[in-house]
Amino acid sequence: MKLYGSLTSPFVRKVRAVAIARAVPVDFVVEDPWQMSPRLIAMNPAGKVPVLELDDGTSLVESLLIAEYLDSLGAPEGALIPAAGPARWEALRAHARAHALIEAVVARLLELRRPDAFQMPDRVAREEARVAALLDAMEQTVPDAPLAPDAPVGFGDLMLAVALRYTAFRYPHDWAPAHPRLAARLAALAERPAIRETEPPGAP
Ligand SMILES: N[C@@H](CCC(=O)N[C@@H](CS)C(=O)NCC(=O)O)C(=O)O
Repeated sequence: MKLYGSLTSPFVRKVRAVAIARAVPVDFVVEDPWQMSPRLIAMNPAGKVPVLELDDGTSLVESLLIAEYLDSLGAPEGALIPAAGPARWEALRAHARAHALIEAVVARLLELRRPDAFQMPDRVAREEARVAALLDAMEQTVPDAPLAPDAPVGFGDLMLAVALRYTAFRYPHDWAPAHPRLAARLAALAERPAIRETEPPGAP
């Protein structure tokens, strides 16, 4: 099984974190999606990473789908995404919020990478407002109790850490003082191998 992606992509990091947390071996192959390589287009005509190439030659795309597939390959008792019931919807709800934060930070970054004359300050402001609203909402729902070093970490927590670390990487601003619970949770999660081992090169 091969996972194609870049070391800085938060979408790729989501699935790398799941593979590590679930001890599912995956060969990581660096693929820059902006090169639109024939290899990437053959596996994913949308030209995006992550792509998981299965041993039978077929591919899976979209980070949530790949995450769920990799999770299904781990030991049954430690599933990150429950198969059914309220816990499943809670895990997917937490994922949706983290994914939205990543998308907002990506959209802001892409807007700022346009030539100055083509940038739309309203769009940047909208994404920054979205980030602020998501951080506020996450602060309300993140568990208040400290995370013990050996406590199991769920899917929502892993995705939260990936999204917050991506925010620190691509939209550095001091959100911690207004979000102390979130900051404390991230500090504990950052110690976990799934997060520690997937830090992008150059991240603060
Ligand atoms: N919804 C997709 C988003 C994937 C995505 O946008 N990946 C970026 C890398 S950060 C990409 O490949 N961008 C290339 C492009 O937009 O052409 C997922 O969750 O996997």
